[in-house]
Amino acid sequence: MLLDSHRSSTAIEAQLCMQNWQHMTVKIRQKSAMTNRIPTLIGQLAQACRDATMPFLNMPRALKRPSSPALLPMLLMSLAVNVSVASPAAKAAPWIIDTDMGTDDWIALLFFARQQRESITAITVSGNGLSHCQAGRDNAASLLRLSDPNAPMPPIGCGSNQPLDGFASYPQPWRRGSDQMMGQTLPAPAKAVVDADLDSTALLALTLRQAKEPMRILTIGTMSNLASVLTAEPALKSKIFEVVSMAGAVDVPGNVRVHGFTEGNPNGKAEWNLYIDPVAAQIVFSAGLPIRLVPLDATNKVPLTRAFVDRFHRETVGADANVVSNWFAQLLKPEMGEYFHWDPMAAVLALRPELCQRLERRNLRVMASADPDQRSQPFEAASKQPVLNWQGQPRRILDRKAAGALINDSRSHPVQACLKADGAAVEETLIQAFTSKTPARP
Ligand SMILES: [Ca+2]
Repeated sequence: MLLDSHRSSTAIEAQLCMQNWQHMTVKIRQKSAMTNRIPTLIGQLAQACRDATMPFLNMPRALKRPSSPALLPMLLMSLAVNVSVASPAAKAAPWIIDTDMGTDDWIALLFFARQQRESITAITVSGNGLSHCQAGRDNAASLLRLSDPNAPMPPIGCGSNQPLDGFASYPQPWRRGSDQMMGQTLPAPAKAVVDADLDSTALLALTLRQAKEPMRILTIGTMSNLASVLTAEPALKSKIFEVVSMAGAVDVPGNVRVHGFTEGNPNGKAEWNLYIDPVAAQIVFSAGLPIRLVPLDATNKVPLTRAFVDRFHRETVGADANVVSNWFAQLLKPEMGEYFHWDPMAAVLALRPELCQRLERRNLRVMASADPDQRSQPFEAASKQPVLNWQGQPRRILDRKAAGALINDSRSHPVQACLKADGAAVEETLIQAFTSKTPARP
């Protein structure tokens, strides 16, 4: 009754929603003497559920506007019955992982594979981010083989090595390090993946087109692949249930000024994923999709610490956990600079939205205009960029000071931005995912 219209596609949401409800029900019982407050508390309950599950969960009208405290036991019982049908035995909701295959992407991917390997329907690599596309594709295939050599391999696509427009790129040493996985030796990529040589945009479009139910997309790199699909085939928007993105800086400064690499960059507002391809991000943000952001506001609060790395090393098992442990140890070295749980946090929050402690609806626009000065070379100029942009026009130098920044604009489509997450619970989730020897199977 409660979740009937989206039952199969909301199994995870229902489970998470239930956790919220159970938590808040305990609070209500503790306050049972305050009967006059129960309607308010039920309202909070419903809000918590809606916040955790995004706009597509069909909440019954009675829950949205609770009319009587007597409804509470009935509603909870009804929810419990329906959730027991939808989870936990139900098939996990399908995901597409769109990644630029940097260090934190590798960890996020291995985490996701540990948690829900069967739900990874496709991986689309964007070649304009940290890794180049073919290296990123091969590395993704290698990581999945390492994680579980017997599990079916999802199709993995290779995206464009250029942004739709502009000249931004990561520093070349970072790109080389990403291609080479920081020197880590891994199993060879599955031959079938390499031979298939799929294009990320085509794979993303095909996966959405063939989807029997709207899909979830986790973007942990630039948004170039998704923007290209939305532009070429706007109708596929209806096949997207939710986009969860590690992207943007909402109320905090950007992160593209990095000591020793890019400290002269005049752009103090953009986060890397939006900085590299602002035009793509602007297309995605303005498409009217249900987007749940995990921006720097949330990730800045959870740096990688020695205590966490030591605990991860001590408590986790398996070849994939050992590799992650090695990377964590390297990332702690002073010369690596500050490191935060960027993409792994987005992956955790994708599967456990209830760990977000401050989810705000914001109308945000991505800055992607051309720089008034088109004559001189841009910062981080990549001389190998093609002369023409994605529309066949001369490639533009984008606003040096603000391209990729997020600004509040009431005319823009709203997104849900997680501005603060439970960092301890995120770290605990990361560790717990790797504590069994073999990846969890349904
Ligand atoms: Ca990434």
